[in-house]
Amino acid sequence: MAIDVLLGLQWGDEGKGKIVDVLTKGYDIIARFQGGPNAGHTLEFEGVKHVLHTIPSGVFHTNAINLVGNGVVIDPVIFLKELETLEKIDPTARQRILISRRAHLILPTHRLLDAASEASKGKNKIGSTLKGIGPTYMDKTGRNGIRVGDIELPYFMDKYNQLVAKHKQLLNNYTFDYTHLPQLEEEWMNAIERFKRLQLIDSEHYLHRELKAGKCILAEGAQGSMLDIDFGTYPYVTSSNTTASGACNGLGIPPTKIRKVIGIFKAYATRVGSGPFPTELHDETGELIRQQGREFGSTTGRPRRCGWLDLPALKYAIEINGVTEMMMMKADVLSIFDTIKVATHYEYKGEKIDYLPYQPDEQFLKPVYVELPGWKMDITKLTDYKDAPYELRQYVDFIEQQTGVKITLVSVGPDRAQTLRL
Ligand code: 2SA
Ligand code: MG
Repeated sequence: MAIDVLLGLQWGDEGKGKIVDVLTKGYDIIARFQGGPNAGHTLEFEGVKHVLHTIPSGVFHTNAINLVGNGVVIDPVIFLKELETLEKIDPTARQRILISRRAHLILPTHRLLDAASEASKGKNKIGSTLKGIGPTYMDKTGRNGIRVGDIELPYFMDKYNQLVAKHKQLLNNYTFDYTHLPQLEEEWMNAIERFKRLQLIDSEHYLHRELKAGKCILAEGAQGSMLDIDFGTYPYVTSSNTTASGACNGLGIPPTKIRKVIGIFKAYATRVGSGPFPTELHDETGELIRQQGREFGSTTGRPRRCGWLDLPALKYAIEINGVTEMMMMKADVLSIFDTIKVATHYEYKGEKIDYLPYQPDEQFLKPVYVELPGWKMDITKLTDYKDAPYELRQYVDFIEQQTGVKITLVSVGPDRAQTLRL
């Protein structure tokens, strides 16, 4: 019996989906605890790439149940599209998917409000995925939201109409054109009818029952720690707690039951959307990383901003999450470089500091780098870490020594099989 939490330590896209898929054999339940269809969790096996948005990344294994927790926000239209794609691969997939009644629903008007809000911000826009995430969480904390369990209640339509009327008033304030809303609503209502037939449950009871029965649970995070609503680079963040405590809120599990916190990070750094990114490279090295790492949003297709590994930011994420072990992803992407830079400090208002300050904006702060030798060889076919080039092992050792946390796995390619245990 145990709960482990797996989450991203950077700005998302660390490779959480791949690792959840690799680890699923060791768990009975994979449970998503926050975020929604803004996420793009990519995993690859047998030469085929799969992208998941709301459904947990354990769904390709028949041994595990996949739970969409209460902390998640669900767009039923996107959810069903995702499920139908999965059922083409495995017609039994839906039998292994459970959904919390306490999860909130993304309405068509939430998506419109997301777009209207972003448009009104001009160059200060968050760079949201336009999936309605922010407005849905706003209604949740504003106590106006509609939850999955509401669709089973007789007064569901009243609740829906009341909330939509409120949203229309807001949209009018933005002078936002929503003439296509009826089409969106029709599609959404059709999806709700089908959504009702899925396994909607009181997931907190379920999880506690399963825990008592000795089952192992892996809590799957989305986005990354630097996008956390409290600890990320606010306001350029997502609207949920992406850090370890989010697993408690988003599933109803007590912190005392958590065994491991597995932190996933990329051997370099990326960010999609606006906001501070201290080690961002605006030159051809950044472009090389983007091409080599195929760094494009897996939900929106947007090019991701790329840069070197940022240790002060990583150490911050490790502290907030209480990370007990780390896994380093996409090491193969750095194989082309003669030397690899890592930021160990920042120059901040004339001082050299080793922590992430309140306002990590480019105008106040410059990263201080060390340069480590690259390995300059193809590592994608390695099967044993013992055969890894000296320089790669030196890179791993350096990060462990700087952070004080063990790295237990290094990923050398997108496929399940391209995974080295340390
Ligand atoms: P939102 O849509 O309100 O959550 O956006 C707020 C910020 O959070 C960022 N965000 C993400 N960052 C990285 N990856 C995400 N998922 C997709 C992916 C993103 C994509 O896997 O590539 O396809 O563009 C994700 N989701 C949200 C977002 O960029 C905003 O900065
Ligand atoms: Mg992603």
